[in-house]
Amino acid sequence: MRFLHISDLHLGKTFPVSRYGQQFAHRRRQELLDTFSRLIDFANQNQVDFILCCGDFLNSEELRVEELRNINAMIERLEHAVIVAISGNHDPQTKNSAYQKIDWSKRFYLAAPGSGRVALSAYRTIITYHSWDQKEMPEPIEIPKPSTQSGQYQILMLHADVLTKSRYLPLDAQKLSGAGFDYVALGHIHKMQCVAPNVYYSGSPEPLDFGESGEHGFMMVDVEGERRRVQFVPFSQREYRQLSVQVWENDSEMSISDRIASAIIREDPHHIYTVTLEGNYPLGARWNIEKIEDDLRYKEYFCSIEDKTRPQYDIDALYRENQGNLIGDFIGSFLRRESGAENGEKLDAERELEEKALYYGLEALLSQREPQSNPGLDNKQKREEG
Ligand SMILES: [Mn+2]
Repeated sequence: MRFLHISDLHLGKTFPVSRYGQQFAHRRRQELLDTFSRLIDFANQNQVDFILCCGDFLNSEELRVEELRNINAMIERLEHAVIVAISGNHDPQTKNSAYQKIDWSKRFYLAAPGSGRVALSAYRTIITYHSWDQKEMPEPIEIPKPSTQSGQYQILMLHADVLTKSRYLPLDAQKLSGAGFDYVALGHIHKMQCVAPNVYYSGSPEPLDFGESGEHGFMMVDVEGERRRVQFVPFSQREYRQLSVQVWENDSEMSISDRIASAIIREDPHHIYTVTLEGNYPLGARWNIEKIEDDLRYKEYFCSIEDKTRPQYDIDALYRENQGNLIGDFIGSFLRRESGAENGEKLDAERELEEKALYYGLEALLSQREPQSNPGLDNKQKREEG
């Protein structure tokens, strides 16, 4: 017998226009549906007997009937396999649940809320599960036990958090591993991982946010007598990747955009990038990062820029030059804070925040200051205007 373990498809998820741009946000939403459609094809072409979906199949209760019908039509294309699904924190079976809006295919079995069992007798398999009916489950539940029927392949399906003590059904991976099941199929964490012997997160078939780098796909499990084979099948259309790009004071928004585009082309323009900008920007002339992102999107490169550039100036020299004026006082207040930190063990995050405050403040003050290079000309102009 062969089954797939999938989770966290989040079908119907909308991507923020502010980070993806209108067109790509729309396209990415469609890609989640396309990947589910490809998954149905995969099941048809690879002798899959059943598919376990461990929660967050739908992204929310807000899906429209039309979209649900479209998803249901994909399920109807299954020639042999059935889907056994539990609900998770994004698609709990509440009275407003999207699952209530249409009649689902006979090939889609949605487990009722709470703990229960379903037997797939053709495959001598018994599935024990817990399905959600609320958006949070801050307390652990008693781990269900396998059925006592002998000679059965025993599966446990849960939407739970075994990595942190979160509000999403925190459970202990070792306890799950020792609960007597042949395979424990988990959902909720989007990154594929084996968290204890026989306990797996399949991860989401598509990465859903900029933090979700690495390969995404699902688990495929083959069971023949005593032989077991568990493998990860990479399946996502795109990956989120990281890039670092260096900039210099004489760069323009256009030259930076070009350099990022070249870096993305070298890596693979099909993927989505978090680009960290490093280096210095010219005093008083910070680049407009959103404009650079827009420009890249227009050229069909998708990235979110993390601006780690710093202004090009020497704080100590500026302090010396501005003794007794507002700029000097402002820098002085930061230098005093720095040396006055009593235990000297200032947190990195705190230091970084103060440094940012100093740079932003200076940026504002310096942009108000009259240019010093030719003050005479500038003053004269001012008088004339006045
Ligand atoms: Mn979840």
